[in-house]
Amino acid sequence: MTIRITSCKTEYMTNPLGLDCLQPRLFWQLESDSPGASQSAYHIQVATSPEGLAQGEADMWDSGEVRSDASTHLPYDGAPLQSETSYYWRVRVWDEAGQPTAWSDIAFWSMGLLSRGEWKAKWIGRAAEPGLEMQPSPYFRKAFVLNKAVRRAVAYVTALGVYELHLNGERIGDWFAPGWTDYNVRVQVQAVELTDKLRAGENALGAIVGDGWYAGTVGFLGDKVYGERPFILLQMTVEYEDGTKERILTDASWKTSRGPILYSDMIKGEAYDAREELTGWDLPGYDDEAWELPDVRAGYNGLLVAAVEPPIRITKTMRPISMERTAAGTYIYDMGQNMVGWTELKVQGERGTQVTLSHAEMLNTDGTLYLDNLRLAVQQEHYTLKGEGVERFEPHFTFHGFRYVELIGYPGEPDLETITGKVVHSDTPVAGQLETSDPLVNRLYANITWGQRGNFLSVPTDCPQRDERLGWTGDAQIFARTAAYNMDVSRFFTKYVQDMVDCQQPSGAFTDVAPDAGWIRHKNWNTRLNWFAPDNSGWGDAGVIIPWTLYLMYGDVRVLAANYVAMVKWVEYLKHTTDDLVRPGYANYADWLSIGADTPNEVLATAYFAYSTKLLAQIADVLGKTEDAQTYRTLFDGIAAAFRRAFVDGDGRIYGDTQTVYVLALQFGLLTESQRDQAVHRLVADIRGRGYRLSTGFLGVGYLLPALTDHGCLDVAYSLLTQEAFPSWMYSIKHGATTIWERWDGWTEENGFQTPSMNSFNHYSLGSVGEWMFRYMAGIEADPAAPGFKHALIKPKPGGRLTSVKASYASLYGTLQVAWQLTGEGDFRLEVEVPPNTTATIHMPDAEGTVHTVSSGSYVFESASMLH
Ligand code: RAM
Repeated sequence: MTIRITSCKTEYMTNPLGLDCLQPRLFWQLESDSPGASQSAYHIQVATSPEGLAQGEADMWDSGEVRSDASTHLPYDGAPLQSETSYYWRVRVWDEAGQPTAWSDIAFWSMGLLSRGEWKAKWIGRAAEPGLEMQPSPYFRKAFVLNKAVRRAVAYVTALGVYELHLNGERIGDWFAPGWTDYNVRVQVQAVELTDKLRAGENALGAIVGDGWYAGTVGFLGDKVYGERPFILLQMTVEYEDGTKERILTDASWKTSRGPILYSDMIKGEAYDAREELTGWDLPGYDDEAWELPDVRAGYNGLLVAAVEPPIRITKTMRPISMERTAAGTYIYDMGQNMVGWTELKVQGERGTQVTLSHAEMLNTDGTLYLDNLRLAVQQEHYTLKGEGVERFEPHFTFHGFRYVELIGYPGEPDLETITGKVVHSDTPVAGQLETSDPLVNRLYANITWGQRGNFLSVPTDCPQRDERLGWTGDAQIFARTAAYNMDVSRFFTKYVQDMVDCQQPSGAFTDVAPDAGWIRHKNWNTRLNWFAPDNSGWGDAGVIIPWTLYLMYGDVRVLAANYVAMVKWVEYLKHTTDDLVRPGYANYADWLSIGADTPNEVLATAYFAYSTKLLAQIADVLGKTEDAQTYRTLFDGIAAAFRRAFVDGDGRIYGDTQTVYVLALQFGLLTESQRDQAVHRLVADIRGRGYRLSTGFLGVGYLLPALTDHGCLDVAYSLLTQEAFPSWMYSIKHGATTIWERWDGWTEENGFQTPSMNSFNHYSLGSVGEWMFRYMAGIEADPAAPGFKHALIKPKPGGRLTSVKASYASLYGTLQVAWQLTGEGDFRLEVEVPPNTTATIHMPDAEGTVHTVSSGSYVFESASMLH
């Protein structure tokens, strides 16, 4: 048998730069054509020189042969790592028969600046222009000469604001870097490889800096939430072939100027005057005599940390599917998909002509753009032509949620080539694929993934269009598992957990949004006090649920250990805000946006208290904190008993009597056996009573289909899934939805649009049914006893009108695939692919309850005795 080692990664990334963790974790995958391939031992070598390593010189770490089947999260355990140094590593393994493989290809990582003292660069900005409400985005430049041959050049860059980096006429790097954190606490630093972009002789580094989250508008909180105006910090180390080093860094010797970007704000759009362009500003030889000296900022008290979040990128371009001329002489384009990002404009015309691009999610009945739901957001760009032939424009520091684009003031006749849609989001690689025999279900799945694409931008945001776009913790927790099936969110959510911990209140309360956008400090806070608050049930619980999800899906123990104290503080806080273990209120959003059913706050608050406590006990177990585990298990039992005493009647009726109360009580394990039967009965009766329709909001919806399926009502789960009458998932699809809506009744035949004050058409929360699709419909389930799909549970649940489902999930070990099909008279055929170094237990959905335990390989199972 031959095993090949592939996909060597460090901290979930391929050859990452600028890390600051002192024990980076190493990952690899095995590839083999033979079934049952697995690892019985590994041997890792780490060195400072790739040539040396190839000769077996492991000057940093040689693990020797370690008998273990672990091939993920292996922490580096060698000599201390140094700043700005690259480390090369390789691994070989022994297979199950004790045969060693060849060494893997050499992978590497590099360390960033590990101590504050190594930062010699200064924060630079540009003084505000008097009398302007919105400031132009400043340009910065620095020319420098390199006289010797360069071996390596890496720049460490960050901003209080968002930056665009340029070198020698080229834009380099990603969008909206350094990402959103609570800048009072920390800012992320990107390490950018520039070696091949430098030239002998004169070079020019440049940057454009936008207000971003730091100084621009954040949600409905106004602007300048963190600071008055943006600053940039850059430090590049150039290492010459002769071993000497030189630093280029931001300081008082840089130059700055205003440029063509009159303003660019996340929420307010951009105005760009091409007549003001600084042609050649990022090239060597440019005359910056007229530029100003920068404003050097005294310092920054927050932490400078290596970026954890994945970069934000343009991941797709979209062509419009149609263009209509309006009576007013403007043009409305349909992109065919509710998307997030911006449009690129191609235009030719007279100097000084102004063209406006306006973006909206929906159209009014008269065909005009539906802008009401944007609240104070302005999804518009204003572009002024320089009049020098064909001009192309795309905005810099703003993004929009839209399907329709109105082109206003276009000189001449536009066509479908005039604009191009750019889809922009945190580049979390796609992990899941799902296809069924039912086109509507497929569309639903596509809508769920588009909701994720549209709202995972540095943090999981609630919506991409109106003046909100905040990191609502409740939305994030209910969707986290779905998100993890769809895309690799390991680092994305690790960063978000950090955001939550950064704004955890001294009381222990986790907040409703993270990063903190000044809930408590901000001037608008008072008007909303008593409603937006830290600690709302189902929101703050994200601080426990998301780390647990990362553990389940990736087997990441470090995220549990790093945040354990914060999780304990949360649960202790919950405990101290109860009355005999019942939480009296603390669920201000209730079962947010439920439809025709009001779940009492105290039921939700107590149920979620129990759930966080239960997860904490499991987490304590994982971390070997047996005593804590026992304490929290006992606490959980106490809460469950209190829940039953306070809310469950003798006949099994739970206070509120909504679908959500039953679903949560069942899924969180709060009921006795007989109460469980009664709860299922009542839940199903309620669903039937509504004509097989749901009433759940954000908190209930994710557990609804799982609760039904776990309790013998798969048929009911399927009828809800494919229900087309209002309210349902398919209702929106039947009315053209290409994303998940914020509200079940965002638009209805009867009432048209819901209240414009809160009506997003791109909101992933109600899309948390994606989790059920993977875990139940396809049957790809993680095993908490061997997380990260080291051992997978395959439990497909055919039902409803579906005749086939095909799904795959790219786990850390490789791709797991499940494809089932109903053939002929209900015969069931299941194809499963299990990646090397993992095992799976396959539960056939047949009358006998057949179970197969398999190791890696491809399998086909058939059964003629299907359960119905
Ligand atoms: C609205 C959004 C958001 C939700 C909060 C409570 O702002 O719907 O998703 O979490 O309310």
